[in-house]
Amino acid sequence: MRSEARIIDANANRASEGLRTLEDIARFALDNAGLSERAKRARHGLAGLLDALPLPASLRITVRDTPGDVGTGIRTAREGQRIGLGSVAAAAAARTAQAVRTIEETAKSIGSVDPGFESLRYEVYEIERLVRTGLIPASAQWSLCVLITESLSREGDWERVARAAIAGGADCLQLREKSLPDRTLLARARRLRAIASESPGRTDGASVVSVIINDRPDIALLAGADGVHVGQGDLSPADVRAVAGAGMPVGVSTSSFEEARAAMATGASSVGLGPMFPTTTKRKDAIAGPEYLRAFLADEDLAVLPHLCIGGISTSNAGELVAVGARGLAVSSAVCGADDPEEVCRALRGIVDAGRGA
Ligand code: TZP
Ligand code: MG
Repeated sequence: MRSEARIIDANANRASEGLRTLEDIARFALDNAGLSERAKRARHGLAGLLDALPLPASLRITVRDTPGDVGTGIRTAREGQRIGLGSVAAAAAARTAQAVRTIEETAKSIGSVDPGFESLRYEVYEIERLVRTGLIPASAQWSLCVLITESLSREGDWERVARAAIAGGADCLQLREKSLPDRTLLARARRLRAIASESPGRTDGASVVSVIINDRPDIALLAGADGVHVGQGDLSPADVRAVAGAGMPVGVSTSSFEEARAAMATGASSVGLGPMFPTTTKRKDAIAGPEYLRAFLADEDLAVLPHLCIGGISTSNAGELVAVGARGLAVSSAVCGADDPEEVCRALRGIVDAGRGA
């Protein structure tokens, strides 16, 4: 019984430390009283489950031997590499769930089977999801973003492309014009905003189609857009928000794992991942490819960050990205230059939705 009591004691402490960490992030970083309370209830629930074990509570304390614990000095490489509080929350939740599982299994060896431990683990996973997504500033995971550029549109008719994209299921339109005079750009952004807001998909007075402005927080603010998208050489997310407001969603283009981690650490709401395939729309020296998407999704910190794969995506290669796990695609020439942009969007949206089980 002594060994079982030591294992249960160590893991009880581990689990309640992890839950306390989640509780405090919800309380002090998210200012979310309900979520903080939920983590607290889970912590108290754990105490109740421990009390119900066929193990005197006093035994847990009397067997505790921290100086004699051979594991206290062991450190892993990841412990020194947290990207902000999201990473801290992920580590706390993982520690908690593992500890609860260890208690659950050890308790079986002393004749106790309590389904409450399993329910508690599921509750920890849900609290983790809510804390980690809450920490990403103003994030949204779009399924299909169409980059609207006049020069790529048939007969320059960008309005036709925008309307068709919405009709075909795009949930985000990014205005990407690199050389329009500022007044023309602002008028265009306002027009695009109006087109998106008039879209038949409107619910509760809010447009379901987001409008994002490439590069320009000032234009986004003036046009009432829903976000800004910046590249590696553009303003940082903090600078964008200093101009356009603290709540402004900011997407950041990335081509490597390091750029994605830096984008997340500096407050990106979402990231572009690309180029996935060869493209003539933007000059790029190297193709990041689906391998980059795979590496991004395999990283437990990055995987929760909303993303849009970009670069050379068409109806013939989108399935490959969705098979790797892509949750969102951004497309320019394959839609702007299409005879029937609505049909292309419908097909792309269908591919993404099928992958997301929608
Ligand atoms: N960033 C990386 S690739 C790219 C951008 C803006 C171009 C995407 O356009 P297309 O035409 O879908 O390849
Ligand atoms: Mg840019």
